[in-house]
Amino acid sequence: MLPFDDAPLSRDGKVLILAYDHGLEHGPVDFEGLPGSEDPARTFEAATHPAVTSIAVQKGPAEAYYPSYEDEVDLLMKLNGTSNLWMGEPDSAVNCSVEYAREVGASSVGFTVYGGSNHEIEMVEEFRDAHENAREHDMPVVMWSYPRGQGLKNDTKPSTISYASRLAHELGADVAKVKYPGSQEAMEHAVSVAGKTKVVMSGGSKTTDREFLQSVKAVIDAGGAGLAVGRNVWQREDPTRILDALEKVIFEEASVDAALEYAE
Ligand code: FBP
Repeated sequence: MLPFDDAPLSRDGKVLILAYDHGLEHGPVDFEGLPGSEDPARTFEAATHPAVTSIAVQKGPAEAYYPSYEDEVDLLMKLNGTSNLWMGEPDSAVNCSVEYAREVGASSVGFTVYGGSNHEIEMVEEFRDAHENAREHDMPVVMWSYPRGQGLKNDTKPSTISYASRLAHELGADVAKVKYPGSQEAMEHAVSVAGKTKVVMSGGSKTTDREFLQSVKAVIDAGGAGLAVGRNVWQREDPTRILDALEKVIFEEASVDAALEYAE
């Protein structure tokens, strides 16, 4: 494991990764209803907010937009990803190497592993290559640890999420990005079984400010390191407002009410 607190990806040991790989993972449907959200520059701009510790994107947007933001934003390069057009058992193509991520300016890398998929074995072998290459350059590795596949229908059950965070720890990830298991207690368990691996929550589809901040607060109170969020930030008309509130909850451990009041 790397000394995480000094990594550019973290601030005081906490993390707020702004994820914007949805154009690949979900397709342009995620941009519907909010004209302009398809423009990567809009989310890179949001990532200049001081609450954001890193932006997570695929190679294409990184190559095209990161040069304009490299002084203000830390880059986490997502190394694999799949489109929603793929109808097979969960899998994810490796789209970028660690070496190329470094060339483009990434300080860390992200990798999806679908534990429980019929492709788990190959995915874990690909993760091993990425992880060991990243170690050669002291780059933190964030695992999108998403158990799913033929035999796993409910991928947010507490026992599944605890397995996801432990799996990330066993395989050497510095950060495990897991879905919210539904309660603070379940998150506490996921954090407790992850050893020194930091656990962060995956944002999920857009909800109200209060609902979203309550789940973030539960993660922080459970000992989680923060979150890696996409739609709950960039699908909002004004990403700055929710980022102001997230800064309060994650870095200052403020209450949801205090954070909402501050962001008004
Ligand atoms: P959200 O906060 O919008 O859920 O984004 C997190 C994320 O992991 C993205 O990085 C990724 O595009 C998406 O969720 C994948 O979600 P799923 O595989 O569950 O559709």
